[in-house]
Amino acid sequence: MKRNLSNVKTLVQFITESQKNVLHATGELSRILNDIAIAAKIINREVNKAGLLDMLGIEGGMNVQDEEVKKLDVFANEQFISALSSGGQCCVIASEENDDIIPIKKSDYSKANYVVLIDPLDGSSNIDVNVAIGSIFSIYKRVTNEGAGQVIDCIQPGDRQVAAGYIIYGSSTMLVYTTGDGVNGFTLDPSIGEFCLSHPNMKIPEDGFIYSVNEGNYVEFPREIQEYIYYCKTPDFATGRPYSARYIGSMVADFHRNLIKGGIFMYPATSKHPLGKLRLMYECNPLAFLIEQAGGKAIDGEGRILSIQPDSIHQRTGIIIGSKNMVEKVEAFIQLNLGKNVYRIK
Ligand code: P6P
Repeated sequence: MKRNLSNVKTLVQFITESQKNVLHATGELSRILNDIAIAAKIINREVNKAGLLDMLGIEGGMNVQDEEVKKLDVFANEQFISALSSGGQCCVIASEENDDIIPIKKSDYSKANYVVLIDPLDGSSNIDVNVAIGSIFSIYKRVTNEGAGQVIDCIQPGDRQVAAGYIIYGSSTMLVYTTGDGVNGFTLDPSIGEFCLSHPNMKIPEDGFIYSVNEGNYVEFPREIQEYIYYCKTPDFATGRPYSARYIGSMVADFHRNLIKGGIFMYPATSKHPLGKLRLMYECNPLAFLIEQAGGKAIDGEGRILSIQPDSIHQRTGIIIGSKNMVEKVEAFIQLNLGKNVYRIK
């Protein structure tokens, strides 16, 4: 199908136009977003042929092209770090793949005003079984004055994000992001090598009929989550129950489906993961920023995800995120259980 390019808006065009609406915009954030998109295209190319290039295996060894075999998440991490380092706008990067922060050692990093936190390839255990995976990014303004970025630049509350988004490598590859003025989705058109605006001004339905949780952990869940799951399963014509259970095991994929169709995703703290499993800074905060911009809600079981004051870059949290009315239903179950002895239905 020949695409009529006259009615296509590429990500580059959209970012440029959006920048014009921002007073005193310098183009630095635009450059970062474009750098992320470039890294995503390179990663997408490898994700799509991982099985052919022995990239499913563990790191190390050589492939048929006599190239060093890298796990895809290591490869993805390197692409983001390389693109963002050469861009010159970042003073520091924090990544799920790196224990410590990555200060960007540029002679002109005093001009680098931004901080990027990334989960370079979330759900990477699903690569071997051809399930959709994703990259997640979160962008802040630095809080230190100059020089290489520091940890304090990387542990700001989610409310201080200036941009956030994800790339989903699925049946098609999409980049979805916000700069605080709504959420927009772009689909990669391989025929022109560009992300093209396909989902303008995305809003999550206030109600949904899909719940997404790993029920294998049911006995470990807090009482209110067990009660909400039971509520989801209980037939009730008026409220469209029982809901459908969908759990992909790749947060970006579950999140993206819910953003489009409506629904709720839950990964609460459990006795195995008393602080939750998912990472606050580069999984939950960026997705919480997106969902609130799209009209949804994101809580950790006590309050807003975006209000959490972080202690460390790899901090974990419980998360309940999705359609506004569904999250508020969970909050109602939490209120009902406040002060009760916490016990679990075996
Ligand atoms: P579990 C993938 O490892 C991940 O970080 C998320 O993408 C996903 O939602 C979750 O963990 C799956 O965890 O414990 O259900 O396998």
